[in-house]
Amino acid sequence: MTKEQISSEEAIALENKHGAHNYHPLPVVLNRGEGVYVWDVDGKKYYDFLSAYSAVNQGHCHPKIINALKSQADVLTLTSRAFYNDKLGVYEKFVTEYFGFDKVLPMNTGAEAVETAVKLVRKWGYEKKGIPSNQAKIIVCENNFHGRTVTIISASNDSVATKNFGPFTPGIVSIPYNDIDALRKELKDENVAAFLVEPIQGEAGVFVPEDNFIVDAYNLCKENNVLFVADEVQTGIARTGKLLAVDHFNIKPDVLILGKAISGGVLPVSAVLADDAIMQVITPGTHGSTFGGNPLSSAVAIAALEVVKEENLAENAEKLGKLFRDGMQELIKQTNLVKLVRGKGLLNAIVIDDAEESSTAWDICMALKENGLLAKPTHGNIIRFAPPLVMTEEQLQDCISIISSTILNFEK
Ligand code: IF1
Repeated sequence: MTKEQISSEEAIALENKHGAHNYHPLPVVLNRGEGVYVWDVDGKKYYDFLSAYSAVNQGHCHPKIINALKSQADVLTLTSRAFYNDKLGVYEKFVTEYFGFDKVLPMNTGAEAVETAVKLVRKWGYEKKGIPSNQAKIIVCENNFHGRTVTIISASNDSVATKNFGPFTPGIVSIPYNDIDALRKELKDENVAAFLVEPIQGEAGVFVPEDNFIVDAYNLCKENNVLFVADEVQTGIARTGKLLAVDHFNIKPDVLILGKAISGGVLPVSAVLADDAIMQVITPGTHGSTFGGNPLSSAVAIAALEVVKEENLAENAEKLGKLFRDGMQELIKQTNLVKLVRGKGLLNAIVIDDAEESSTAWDICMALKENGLLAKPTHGNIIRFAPPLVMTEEQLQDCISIISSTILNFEK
C-alpha cells in the first residue's frame, strides 16, 4: 500500500463521519476498475456483477471512452447552453440517428431525464391533446423505480423511498405491473397524457413482464391518444440483449428515456428522445440544465455508444445471458436456497428461498465478495446479477462456478 493509499477502514470511517448515510454499501473499498474487473485497496481482484447498476455496460474505464474524455477535457468541458459549441449538434445528430428519433433533449442523471419526460408529456397533453390546465395524469406501475426526486417518488409505492418526503406531486395513477386490464381501465380517463413504464422492472427484482404486456400497452396507448414512455435508464444500451429492451417487443416508444451506460459510466449523461410532433412543445426558456449537453458529455457519449455497436455488446449480452440462466438453473437443481432465476440478456436475478427481511441474500453477497465476485441484493431476498456486457464466455463460466460453489457451500 503506497503512502497516499488509504486503508479500507480509513475510507469507510471517512464516509461514515463526513457523508450522509443514504446507502448501506457492501464493506469493500474499490480503487481501480478495468473491463469486468474491479480491485479493492488491498489489491484483491473481483468480478463486478453490478456494473454500477448497469451504468458500466462497456466495462470499467474502456480505453476508447476514456480517450474521448481526456481529449475533450483538454479543450472545452462546458459552455452552458447560453452559447453554441462544436460538439452538441454533432452528438444530437449522432444519438437521434442511433435510436431513430427526430430530437433529443440532453440532461445529466436518469432522474433528471425522467423529470424532463414528465414535463414534456404534460405540456404535450395540454397543448396537443387538449387536456384541461393542470388536469394531466400520468399512469405508472406499482413497484417502479424511476429515480429519487420528489415528483418521481410521488409515483412510488416503496415506503422507504417515500416516508416523510411529502407532500407529493399530484396527477400520478398507479396500476399493477403487467396488468393490461388495469391499464385499459385507467386509459378511459381522457386526461391521461402518458403511460411511463420500465420494459423490465430492475430495482423491483428484475421482473420481466408477460411477452404481450408491453405491446398491448403500447397499442392501448395509441388507441387512446396517450404517449407511451419507456424508461430504459437501466434496461437500455444493450443490457437485455437488444439495443433497447423495447426492441424485444418491436415497438418504438413515443418518448425514450436513457441514462447510465449512454456514457459508459464515465460521467453523468442522460437523454430524452422524441419525434418533432412531441418535442416541439419545448420552446426556449421552458426547460434546461447547466450541464445538459455539455461538450465533454457529448464526446464521451458518442464514444460509449460506438463501443456498443463495434463490440456487439447486445449480441454478447443475449448469448451470455442464456448461458448464465442455464448455469443458475443447474444450481437450482442442487440447492433449496435458490428458488428461481429470471431476466433477459445480462440483467438477471436469483430469488433466495428465505423471508424477504432475512439477511440471507446479504450474507450470500458477503460470501461472494470473499470469493472474488461483487453483487448486491435488491429487495430483501433477491440478488441482481448484471456484469459488464464485455464479459467473455470463459469469464462468465468462471463466475457461474464462483456463484454456484459459494451458494452450495453456504450455511445460513
Ligand atoms: C440509487 C436502484 C437500480 C433507474 C431507472 C431512472 C433511474 C434509475 C429504471 C434514475 C436509477 C439507480 C439509482 C441508484 C441505484 C440504481 C437502481 F436500485 F436505485 F433502483 F439500478 F435499480 N430509471 N437506478 O434504475 O437514474 O438518477 O440514478 O441516474 O438511487 O441507489 P439516476
